[in-house]
Amino acid sequence: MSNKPIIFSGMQPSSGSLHIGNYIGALTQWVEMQETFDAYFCVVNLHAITVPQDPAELAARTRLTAAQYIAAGIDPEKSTLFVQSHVPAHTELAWVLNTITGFGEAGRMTQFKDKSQRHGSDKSSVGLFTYPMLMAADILLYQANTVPVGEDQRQHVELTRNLAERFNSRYGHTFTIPTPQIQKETAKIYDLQDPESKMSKSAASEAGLLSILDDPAVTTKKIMRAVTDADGEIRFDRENKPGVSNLLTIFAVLSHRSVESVQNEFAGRGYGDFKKALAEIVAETFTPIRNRTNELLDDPAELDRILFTAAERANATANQTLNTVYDRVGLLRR
Ligand code: ATP
Ligand code: LTN
Repeated sequence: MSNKPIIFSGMQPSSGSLHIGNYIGALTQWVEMQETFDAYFCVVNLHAITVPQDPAELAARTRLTAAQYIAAGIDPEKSTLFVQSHVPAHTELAWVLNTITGFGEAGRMTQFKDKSQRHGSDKSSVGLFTYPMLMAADILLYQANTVPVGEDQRQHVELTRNLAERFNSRYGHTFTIPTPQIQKETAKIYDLQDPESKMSKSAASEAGLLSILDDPAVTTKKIMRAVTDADGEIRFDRENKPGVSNLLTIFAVLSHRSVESVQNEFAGRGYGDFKKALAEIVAETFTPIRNRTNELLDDPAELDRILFTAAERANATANQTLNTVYDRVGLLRR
């Protein structure tokens, strides 16, 4: 048992590759945090099925997501990187939390409102409605102190805090109250073709996405075609030059330099030069991650072994919390 503070975060296996926004906005921070926290990173495949998924694709993407995290620096010896469906306590605690959540309270979740409005109420599953309580279970089972997430998940972490406080006051102290750690706005990456919108795996077109698993030739092409502007100056100005500013952010973050120093280096030079240099840096960053991901995927037995080992650790911690919950509520244990 370590006495480091605990972090928990989750990622949905909903895409064929992570993009540079996920990498800069989330993953690099998780890699840093695993040094000072007792870290749990969960591939939340149960959350993924709240919207329709192709079964073969879901299974493949679950392994692929885990492999990319390991390839990018999540160390399975330091962090517990596991698959949600390997730990039954998540669904078991979610059920108990459902019973202490108000119907109206769950109905106020903006992610549910947005998604159900988009798909229509008949096409929205009850699973989509109960998604936040499953997320609360994820966090509370491990007694997490800190939950690193994007701004869009703040409301779900707030609900988690409310449910934990409600349970504690009704049944006696059981859960640590978690604090959200919201990712910095400066780490936000925008679509290369539409630099006013956040880069997102659900974007309409692939052309604006820099994916970790893309071939370097594809990455270079996407960068060379990235939308800029007509004034030809390499200068950070989010409002008037969103395209160039986005490329400058990516360049600075990946080369561990300030935006100013990159700006100075390219002062008076053309966009073409700048983009070529950026494409090289992106390739240098992504090539080892892509190679390592492919190696891990080439040996699925070894990848499964890593995930099963982590799941054993996760099950041990999660079952401890679940047993306490069952005792407190008066549910007979297995
Ligand atoms: P979707 O399009 O399905 O919403 P996404 O690409 O936005 O997916 P998520 O799975 O929602 O990605 O997010 C995973 C993590 O990556 C979150 O912590 C989120 O804050 C971060 N992230 C996602 N997109 C960006 C971005 N463009 N810039 C910075 N961070 C991002
Ligand atoms: N809902 C989150 C993923 C997620 C999560 C979690 C994040 C599921 N369970 C627990 C933090 C903690 C998302 O869509 N990004």
